[in-house]
Amino acid sequence: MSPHKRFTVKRRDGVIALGPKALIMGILNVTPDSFSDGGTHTTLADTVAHARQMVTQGADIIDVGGESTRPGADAVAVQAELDRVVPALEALADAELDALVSIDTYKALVADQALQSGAQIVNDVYGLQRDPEIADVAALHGAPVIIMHWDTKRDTGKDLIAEMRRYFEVSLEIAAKAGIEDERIMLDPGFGFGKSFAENYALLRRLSELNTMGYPLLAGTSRKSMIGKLLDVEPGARVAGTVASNVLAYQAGAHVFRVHDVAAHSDALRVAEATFYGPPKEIV
Ligand code: 9MG
Repeated sequence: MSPHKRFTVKRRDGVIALGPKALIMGILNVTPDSFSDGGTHTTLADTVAHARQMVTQGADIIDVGGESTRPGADAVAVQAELDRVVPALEALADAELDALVSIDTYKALVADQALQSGAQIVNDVYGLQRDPEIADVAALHGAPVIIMHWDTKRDTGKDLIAEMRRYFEVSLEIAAKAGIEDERIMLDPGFGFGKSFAENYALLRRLSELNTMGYPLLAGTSRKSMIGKLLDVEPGARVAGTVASNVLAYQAGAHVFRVHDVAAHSDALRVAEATFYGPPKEIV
C-alpha cells in the first residue's frame, strides 16, 4: 500500500502538490554562526549562488533562516533577524529561482516582512505557540505554514507521540482561530528539538503513526546530533547517515525533507520513489 497520501497545499498564487514525489527543502542559513555550513554563505552573491546550486541539484523549496536553532545559540532580536533575512529574500526574488522560498522564523514581525519580501511559506519551529500572532500574519498573506513540534514543557514521562498529537492539536486550534485553512498546513515532528537521543530514533521508527493526523509531513534530520552522536562524526560527515534517516522517513510517509545536502537526497529519494511506485515511464 502507498504510504503517501496525496495533498494539495494551497499557496497564495498556486498549490504545492504532495504525494509520492518527495519534495526537497534546501537549508539556507543566513546566520553568522550556522552550525553545519560554518556560516560561509555570507555575501548576498554567495547566498544566491548557494540557493541556485541547491535548486540545480533538485531543491523544490529554499528555507531561509536568520536565527540559529542549534542548541546553545543566542536568540536574535527582530531587527537583527530582519537585517539578515530581508536582503537575502529580496536577492532570491530577483534571481527568479525555480523554487519556493520559506522563512524559518517564529516571530510574527519577521514573518510579515519576509512574506512581503518574497517568502511564500512560514516555517515555525515553535508551531505557532511562541508568538501566536504569526498565525494571523500567515493567514493575512495566505501563506502555507509548517507547524513543527518543539514542546519545551513536555512531560517526558508520557508517550512522545501522544504528547506530540496534543501539542499539534493546540497549534491547529491557533491556526484555525486565525483563519488558516487546513489545506495550508504541514506538520513536522521536530527531530532534535526537546527530544533525547533515544527519542529521536523512536520518533523515526514511529513516524508513520503521525499520518493519521491527516496533514502532510515534513522531516528534518539533516546533520543533527541524532546522526552525529550515533556515528561519532562532525556535521560535514553526516551526509550518509542523514540520507538513511530520510529514506526511512520517506518510507514512513513523509512528503518534504529539509536538508543541507540536496544532491545526495535527490538521488536517494528518487531511488525510494522508484522502489515504492515504479521507475518513471520515460526511463522504462
Ligand atoms: C529551522 N529548523 C531546524 N530544524 C528544523 C526541522 O527539523 N524542521 C523544521 N521545519 N525547521 C527546522
